[in-house]
Amino acid sequence: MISRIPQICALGLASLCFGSVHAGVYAQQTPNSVCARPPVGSVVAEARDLRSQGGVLKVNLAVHNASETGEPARFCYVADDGSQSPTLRLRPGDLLILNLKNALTGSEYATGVSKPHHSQPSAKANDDPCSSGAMTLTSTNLHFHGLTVPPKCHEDEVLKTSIQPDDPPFEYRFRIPDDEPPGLYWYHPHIHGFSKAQVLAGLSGAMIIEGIERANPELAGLPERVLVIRDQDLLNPNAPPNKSEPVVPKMLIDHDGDAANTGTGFGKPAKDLSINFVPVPYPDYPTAVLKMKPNERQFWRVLNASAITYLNLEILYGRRPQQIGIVALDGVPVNTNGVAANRVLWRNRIGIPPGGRVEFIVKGPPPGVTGLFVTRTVDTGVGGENDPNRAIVSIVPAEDAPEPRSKLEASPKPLAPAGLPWLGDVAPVRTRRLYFSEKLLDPNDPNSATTFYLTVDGQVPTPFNPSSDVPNIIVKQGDVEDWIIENRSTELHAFHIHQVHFMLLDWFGTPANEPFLRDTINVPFYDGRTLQYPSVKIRLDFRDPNAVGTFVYHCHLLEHEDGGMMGLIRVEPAGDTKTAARTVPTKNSPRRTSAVN
Ligand SMILES: [Cu+2]
Repeated sequence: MISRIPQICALGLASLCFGSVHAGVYAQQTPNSVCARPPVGSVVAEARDLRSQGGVLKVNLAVHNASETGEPARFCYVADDGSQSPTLRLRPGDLLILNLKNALTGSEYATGVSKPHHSQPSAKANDDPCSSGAMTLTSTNLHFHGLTVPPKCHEDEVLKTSIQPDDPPFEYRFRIPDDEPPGLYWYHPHIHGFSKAQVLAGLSGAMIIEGIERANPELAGLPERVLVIRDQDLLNPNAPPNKSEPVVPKMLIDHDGDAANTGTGFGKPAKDLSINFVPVPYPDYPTAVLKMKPNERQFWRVLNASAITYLNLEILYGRRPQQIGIVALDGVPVNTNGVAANRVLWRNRIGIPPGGRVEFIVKGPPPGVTGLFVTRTVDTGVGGENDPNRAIVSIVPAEDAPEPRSKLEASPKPLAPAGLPWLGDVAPVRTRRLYFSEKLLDPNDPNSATTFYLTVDGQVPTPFNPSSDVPNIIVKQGDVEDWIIENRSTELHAFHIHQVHFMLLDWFGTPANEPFLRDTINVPFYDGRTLQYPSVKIRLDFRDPNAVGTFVYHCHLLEHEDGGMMGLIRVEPAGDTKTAARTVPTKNSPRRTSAVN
C-alpha cells in the first residue's frame, strides 16, 4: 500500500507532498492579545534572551492565561517587556532572582482545560506559598529542570511550594552551582495534578548555562539557536487525515481522550506540535520556516517541552537524513567524562522524551535545497498515544538569512575538568528495583479511568500521595546507586528524577554504558510477548551536596505524573545516621502508617 504513494508522503510528511508551506483549509491559531501565538507557517522567531549581568540575573515573570471558545487554552510567562517565555541565560556561579507573579484568572476549570480525572485538587492549605501545597489549575510554581539546585523553597522545591493568583510576586533566588555543566535546561510549573494542563497550554521556557564552547572546542564561534518544541491540543480535532496518508485501520481514543497509537506512523496525533510557539497543526502539518545561510554550521539547542509527546528528530535534505553532531544531552556535554574523543556523537536521528534536550551541530542545506526538520513516529505501545511522522520546520537556504542573535565565544578558555571521578568508574553502593504499572478502573473497559504507579519493588503500589512526607527511597549524599526500572504497562514511559543526573547502563537488555549523562530516559513498553518485563538500568549520582533534601522522580509524560506515577526520595546529608524507619510499608511488612508519621 505504501509503495503506491510518493515516498515522502509515505513518511507522513504531508507538507512536502504539497510542496508548500502554506496552511490548508483547517483552523489556524490566530494571534490574540493575551498569550499571543504566531500564525501557522511563520518564521521561527527566537525567544527574548535575558542575560545575567555582573553575576546576577533579575527577572520578573507573570503567568497569564487566555482562551477563546473552540481553541486550546493558552497559558504564558510574560516578562516585563511583554515578551513570552524568555530564555534565561546565566553562567555557573551566577545568582538568579526570579519574581513569579501568578496572574491566572478564571475559576479552576473555566479556562478551556478539562478537569483531570486522576487527581482531586486540594484546597489552599494556608497563606504561605512555601507550605501551601494547594493544587489547582490556577496555582503555580516553578521547577528548574536539570539544575542541581537544592530542593528548598525559593529554590527548586515543587512538593509544597504553590503560588496563588492573589499572592504577591514570589521570589525564586539561588546561585547556579559553580560546577553546573554548561548546556540547555528549562523551567516549567510542577503542580501535581495540573502539570499537564499548564505545560500543554504553553508554560515552559529555556534556560541556558553559558559556556558549552568551553567544554567542547568544536563549538567555538558557532551561531546558536534555541528551539523549543511544545505540544498542544489539536487545532483541528475532527479533521480526517491528509489524503496523502495511507488509511490506517485503528483510530481509537485512549483513556485520556487522545488519539491512541496506531503503530503505523500515520493517523491523527494525540497532540499538535509547535516550535517556538509556531503551531504545526494536524492534518496537513504546514511547516514553520527557518532560514539559514547555505551550508552554514550552526549550533541548535532543542528542548522537548511537550507535555506528552515523544520526539524522534531527524533533518532531511533532498529527502536524505543528515548527520547531526550531538554535543550535549539533557544539559550535560557528552564529553563530560573527560574523554576528548567523545566530543561529538554523529547521528542521523535522535529520540527525545518529553522533558529531554539535545544540543547539536547542524550544517545548513546547500543552495536551492529546502530541508526539513521532522519528527519520526515513536511506537508508544498499544496503550500509548499516537506520535506519527510529521514535519515541523522547513529549512530554507538563503544568502540573506539573518544570523541567530547569539554566537558562542570564538576563543573560549577551556572548562576545568570535573571535580569528581566519572560516574561510570564509581562502584554503586546498592541496586534498587522500581517499576511502572497501570490499573484500569474497569479491567474490561480500556477507556475507563487509569491509575498510574511508579513503585519501588517490594512496596505496595500506591499513586503518589501529595499529602504524605514519607519517602519511598532514602539515599545518603555521596552515594552512587544503580536502579533497574521496569515497565509492566503496555505503553512507553519517560523516567525523570529531579536534582540529579544519571548514566544509562543498560536499555532493554542491551548494555549501553553511555559515556554521558541524562536526566530523562524512555523505558520501553511491555508487549505481552517477552518473558521478562522490559527495563532500563541507570547509575544515579547522589554525590552533589546540593541534592540533599526531599524531591521526586516520576514519569515525564505529565498526564501520568499527574495521575500518580511519581515517588518521593530523600537524600540524607552524608554522615547522618538517622535514616532507618520512615519508609513506606512493603507488601510483606505490616503497614507502618500513623505510627511513623
Ligand atoms: Cu508515563
